[in-house]
Amino acid sequence: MEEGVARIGVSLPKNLLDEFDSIIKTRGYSSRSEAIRDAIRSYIAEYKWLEREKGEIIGVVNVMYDHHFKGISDALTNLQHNFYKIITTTLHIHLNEDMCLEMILVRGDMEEIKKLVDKVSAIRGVTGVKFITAFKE
Ligand code: NI
Repeated sequence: MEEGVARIGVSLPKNLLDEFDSIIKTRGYSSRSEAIRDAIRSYIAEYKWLEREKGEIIGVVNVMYDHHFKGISDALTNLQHNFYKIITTTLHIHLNEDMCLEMILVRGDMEEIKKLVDKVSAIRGVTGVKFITAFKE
């Protein structure tokens, strides 16, 4: 053992433990301790990630819209030029005859990315916006 092991005792509601055990069984954990270690690691990673709201983030802004909507293509292009410093690239997928999905890959300060998400959401004709962050250590 490199860092030593501490033993802890934890009290849990029975139904919470049952649910946890059922999940770890499905996921194939060999022991409950191993699963709890992983759960604690994810909890810490998630917390650190949220704390980093002002730091550099890599992610994708997914934008859904009907390309027939008057002026929408220009509005999206103009907005993306205004944010060229944080936009790495954009993928455009023609979903069907009407709908488009634009996947805007972003890398930059979280505050700037939030501004982009807000502005893209405000464009008339945009029917859905979803921002997904990618992990970066
Ligand atoms: Ni399209």
